[in-house]
Amino acid sequence: MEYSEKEILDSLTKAVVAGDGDACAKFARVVLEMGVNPYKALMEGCARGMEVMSERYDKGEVFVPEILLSADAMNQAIEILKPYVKVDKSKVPGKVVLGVVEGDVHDIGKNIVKILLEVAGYTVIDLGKDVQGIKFVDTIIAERPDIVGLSALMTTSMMGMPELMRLFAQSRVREGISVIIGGGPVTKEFAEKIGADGYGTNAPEAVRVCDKIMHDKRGAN
Ligand code: B12
Repeated sequence: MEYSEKEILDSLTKAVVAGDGDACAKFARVVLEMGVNPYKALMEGCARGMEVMSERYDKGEVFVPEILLSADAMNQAIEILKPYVKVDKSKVPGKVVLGVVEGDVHDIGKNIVKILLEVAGYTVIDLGKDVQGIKFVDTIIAERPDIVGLSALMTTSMMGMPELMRLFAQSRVREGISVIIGGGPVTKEFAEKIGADGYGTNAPEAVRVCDKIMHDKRGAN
């Protein structure tokens, strides 16, 4: 059966939304067979599906179990697609330390950000969820990343972000790194207020923000 590119991407989105792992795997294979760009399939098929689920949750149309099913289903597509995504070697490689801030266990979005950054050519050190400030500091000292990405999905945990910024400054690790933040309650205004260097509302934006930071950084050298 022949599908257009749009049909394939839409089918992937629908399979993620339905939490149907078999369909996700099927359409991930169709992506490869039909020569659709696997990166595009991740961004516009898979990640889009999770965005739809978040919107539906906010409207009260779906509940947490369905979100978790969708995330599992999406992972089946990602496993098939990821090995085929061509990492853009022409781009300046950057290193990102990524984690969900302390008190917060929501990591589905952070995991998507991680995957898209990796396929975009970044080295990602993933500290996981509910990450204590000191762990960020120790990792920054040990790994000397270009960028630190902080994720928070709750207003309470988001309030830990300004504290983290102070901790980074006090620990003298702020210089030379760019801090970007994201997650449901995070806004551009909040990012500016706490002195973050960047902010993104979704995973593709996270990649764009990191690309800009790396571009400016190399341009300045
Ligand atoms: C799934 C879910 C859970 C799951 C999490 C499973 C997991 N492994 O992640 C479970 C069941 C564990 C859970 C628990 C709780 N949850 Co909950 N949860 C959700 C839910 C429904 C979906 C979140 C999600 O995965 N969305 C899909 C992903 C793809 O989207 P995303 O996370 O936003 O990520 C995208 C962007 O934000 C961005 N992004 C994310 N991180 C970063 C980082 C950077 C640097 C950048 C640039 C971008 C970026 O890119 C991502 C991909 O595009 C949300 C509702 C919602 N609409 O968000 C509530 C929600 C976040 N939870 C909420 C609450 C209150 C809780 C609990 C306290 C409930 C309770 N009473 O026990 C606990 C908290 C536990 C804790 N200490 O953390 C509230 C938070 C309210 C608030 N504003 O503070 C929400 C908003 C629901 C609500 N409306 O009340 N939850």
